[in-house]
Amino acid sequence: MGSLGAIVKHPDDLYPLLKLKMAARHAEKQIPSEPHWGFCYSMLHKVSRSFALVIQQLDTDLRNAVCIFYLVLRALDTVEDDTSIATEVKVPILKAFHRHIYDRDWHFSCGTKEYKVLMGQFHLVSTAFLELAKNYQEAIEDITDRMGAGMAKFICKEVETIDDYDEYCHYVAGLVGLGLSKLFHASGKENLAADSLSNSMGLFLQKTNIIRDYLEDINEIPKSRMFWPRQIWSKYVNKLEDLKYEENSVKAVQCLNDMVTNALMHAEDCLKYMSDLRDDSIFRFCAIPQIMAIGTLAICYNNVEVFRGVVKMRRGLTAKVIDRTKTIADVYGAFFDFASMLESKVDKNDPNATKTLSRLVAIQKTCRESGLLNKRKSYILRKENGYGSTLIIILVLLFSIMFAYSSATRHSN
Ligand code: IN0
Repeated sequence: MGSLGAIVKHPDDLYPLLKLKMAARHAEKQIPSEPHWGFCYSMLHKVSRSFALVIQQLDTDLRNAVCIFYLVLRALDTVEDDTSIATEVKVPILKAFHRHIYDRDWHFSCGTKEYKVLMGQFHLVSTAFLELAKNYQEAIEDITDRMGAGMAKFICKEVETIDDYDEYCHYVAGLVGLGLSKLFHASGKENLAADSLSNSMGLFLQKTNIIRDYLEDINEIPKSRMFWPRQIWSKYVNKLEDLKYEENSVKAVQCLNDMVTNALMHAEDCLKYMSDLRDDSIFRFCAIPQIMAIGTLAICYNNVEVFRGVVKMRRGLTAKVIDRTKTIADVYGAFFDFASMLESKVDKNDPNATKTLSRLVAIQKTCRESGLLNKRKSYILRKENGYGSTLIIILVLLFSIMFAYSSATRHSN
């Protein structure tokens, strides 16, 4: 749907979308003037859509550390993803990456588009990294070291079992959670979270991405990327790519629902992690991606479109999440709403229906037991298509513009 069509269908989206646009403009204007910091922040805007905005929540020191952490990990990812690099070249780079970040002269060209620029100018990221406080540097180095080693381990290994899947996701995402918790602690604003909860924060996001990106990954040229564990998909098809063929739609959707059910296992840990945060800006920074993840799972569940094209939350709903996520009550509210939406989509003939429903009931129970469900504006399940105040505002604005225009032309004649 075009953006105008989306707005006509969801007039409520207009205000948060405009606010988001203004926030994006404001963020881009705030890009620092020093060349290395300028490069890092403009790169962040190029390689991420919402993350660059979400990071604006944080105070300068912590924001700089998170920005560099993000870019270092994106660079590591670029090396891992580049199928044109021979394994014997790639593995040593991944393993030594944590040392390269200290070396302004290190350079390795790979990747495409904006990632090629990131790799080509990596010395600017190193320069900025070297300006961070020592405790931030150490946290970033430690995680880069462990992640690089984990990625190297999986270069020649497929994701067979659910344990492999959890292990792979731990390296590429769970460790990001551990790293961020260390950075939050180093900022003096938070207690150090338990590793298992930090890990779940990353796993919940990464598993959602892996589910959503099935088609993009399987169609990757020159070689498919396969992250769905064989232990799950082999219950439904003989080969992972068979899921994309129309004749396998029923099995494909059952497999998808199995994957969503697996991801939902992390939701309660995520709620616990977020409820322990004390700093408002860190809280919002963490909560927004988590709400988008459960929202994406709700849209993907039982949806054959995952095997046909891109299934994403519409931009307006993302804008609403960014605008309306302020407190833990909002998070419980959103998790409750999306769990209810998922519940309404469960077909009792699905092979995992009972398991899925019990996970959803557990999530709803946690949200209810917080005692905060009534203290929120529910924004997801509220009737969204009422042409309420937003449309009136648009009409008033349109008439004012037309009136101003006609009186201006009248005066000039
Ligand atoms: C992230 C995470 C992230 C943000 C906030 C708190 C977190 C706590 C624990 C673990 C991860 C946390 O968020 C980003 C979000 C992102 O990049 N979104 C994309 C949109 C998309 O659809 O991919 C965007 O374009 O904005 C995230 O996905 N990851 C990430 C990476 C580094 C850091 Cl520092 C924080 C990646 C991953 C693999 C899921 C952890």
